[in-house]
Amino acid sequence: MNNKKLEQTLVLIKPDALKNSLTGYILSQLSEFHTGLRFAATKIVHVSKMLAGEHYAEHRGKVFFPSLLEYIMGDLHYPNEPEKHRVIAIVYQGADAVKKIRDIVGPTNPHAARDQKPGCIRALGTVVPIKDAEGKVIGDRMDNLIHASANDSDAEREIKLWFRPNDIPPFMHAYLTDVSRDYYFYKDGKLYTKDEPGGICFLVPGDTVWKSDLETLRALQQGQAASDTLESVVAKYLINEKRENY
Ligand code: 3AN
Repeated sequence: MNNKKLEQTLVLIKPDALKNSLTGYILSQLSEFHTGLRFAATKIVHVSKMLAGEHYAEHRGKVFFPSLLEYIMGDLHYPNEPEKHRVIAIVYQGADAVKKIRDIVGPTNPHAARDQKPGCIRALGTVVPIKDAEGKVIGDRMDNLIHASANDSDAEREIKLWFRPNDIPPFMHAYLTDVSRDYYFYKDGKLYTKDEPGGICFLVPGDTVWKSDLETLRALQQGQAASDTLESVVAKYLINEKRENY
């Protein structure tokens, strides 16, 4: 990011914050009046398992990973109310966006947040024990209300995961875009460029896409090593699509 004024960061208002009616409070804490940052994009997202897994890819394999997915997907806070399974995803833009938001959000662990930074948003969160099938405590889940990108490269990866270029006003684009010249389909973890029975068409010629997504798709199509996974590209184009099994 060369132009500091275009710096962006991703915020997710998570299911525990929605359940506790903290959205207004959080938006007010992060408002332009307090931070000097502006909205670049916002959307309400029903989080698929694919999107959740890609968002938390760095934690794959850890004891708290399955519970982290259930948490962000809304299963834990709204077990029998799928219509309430959603998060609010927001891109904020402006100088020092990542640091300014992280300061107000506070430490990852709500207990540490209360100790080290009383008044920060995550001080209102909670820590829940994770138990195995026998009821033995095997770890903790941190219900910390809000996600905020940790650094510029995470912000770029996460914004491109949750938002398409056209979700963001053109003069607020921080990352390079391109236009797809091909059709792309997804089925069972594989990429196709021709219609595949049961496959999902996620891009058509003329769609504006992140340049890096197109590079990933072209590399995968040619069987070369790609910088991102297929799912990290596909997940965003399927956001809020009513489909089973992804
Ligand atoms: P942050 O959200 O502060 O950037 P990350 O990216 O390290 O922290 O972790 C992402 C999420 O994973 C956290 N918000 C938290 O819910 C969960 N998490 C991280 N580390 C742990 C841990 N040691 N035990 C339980 N949950 C964790």
